[in-house]
Amino acid sequence: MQPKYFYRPTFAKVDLNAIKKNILNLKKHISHSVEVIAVVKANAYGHGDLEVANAALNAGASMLAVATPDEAIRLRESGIESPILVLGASSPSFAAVASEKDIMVTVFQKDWFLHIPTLPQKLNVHIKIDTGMGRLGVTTESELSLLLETIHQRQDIMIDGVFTHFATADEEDESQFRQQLEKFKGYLQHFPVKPRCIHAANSAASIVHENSLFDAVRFGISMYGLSPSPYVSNKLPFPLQPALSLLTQVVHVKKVPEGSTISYGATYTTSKDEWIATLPIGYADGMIRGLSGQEVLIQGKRFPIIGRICMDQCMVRLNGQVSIGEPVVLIGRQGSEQITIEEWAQKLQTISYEIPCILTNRVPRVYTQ
Ligand code: PMH
Repeated sequence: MQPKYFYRPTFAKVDLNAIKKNILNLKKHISHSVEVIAVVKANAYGHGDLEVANAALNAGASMLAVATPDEAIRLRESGIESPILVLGASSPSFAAVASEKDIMVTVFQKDWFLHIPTLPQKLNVHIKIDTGMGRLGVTTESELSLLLETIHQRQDIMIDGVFTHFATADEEDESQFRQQLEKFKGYLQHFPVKPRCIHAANSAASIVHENSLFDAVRFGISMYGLSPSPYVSNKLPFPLQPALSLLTQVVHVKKVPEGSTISYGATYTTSKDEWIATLPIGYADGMIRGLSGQEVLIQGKRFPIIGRICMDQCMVRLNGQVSIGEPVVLIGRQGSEQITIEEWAQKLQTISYEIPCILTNRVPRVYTQ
């Protein structure tokens, strides 16, 4: 949703065309018969769930996946009619609502069904198999048999899919990946009837492991134009287009004399007369304090954030005066320079997934097609 108003010039620009291109390129890379499930959990990795969901469906994704029942309800109630799967654990109390709203849930415990009454409408479920992620899913073949028996006794439950999740698909060492894949294939033998949709691959697997595609892939991080890992970055069969930029403008500029201190704790002292710009973005926007020292782009050049990042603002050392209102790129491209989400992730010693997710609601998302 475009923000109703914003008077502060800080915003995240989300290029929906980039999202579409990433899906179209993936579709060209994988076989035509393999469906794309667009993973739009966590507000589409911070990019905006409704807008990304619609862009992904327009680009040919056939299903959406979210983490929680509430995320699924939000999409459905906003008018999205495509299949939606909740990947995380749903409480039994959600079953009736899920069937009424035609939302699919992930199941992996036979006792889950003890807690749900007979449903007036069919509930479609996907069975989760834990082949080595150690998070959710059936962990033995006998557990799976009991779960299948329980489901087959119910007229109101339909098995639409079965899936697993890889822990190491983005790593060079394929041993765990291969073990998980073989285990998953073993579990599939226990299904008397093949479910409509068997799926296992995340972005990494769908890009580098064509033996893991089955009926559908769950495309998350790379739909947003980001590589799952440095290893996958070096093996990309098509370029990924990052969808998110983070932009602001200079709101104050001053020349300060040598020996002046900047920001809380007075941790930065100017070593000569210096031009300092103030930017209206801070840790309450997701620009957390670990980003002190990170560079930003102004007039196509890199300048460092100095001193501590405040809640709503931070300061940058310039090499001369710039105008108030001068555009600043925190993430994205300006001229021939680029600051990537991967660069922030490296600075914060984390993974690229975390970066768009930590941008808070205070940062308006503005969409371009
Ligand atoms: N399927 C499941 C079950 C997931 O949890 C995720 C991502 C995806 C697919 C998409 O993976 P991708 O973004 O690598 O393509 N889940 C998470 C997670 O729980 N933490 O980081 C990513």
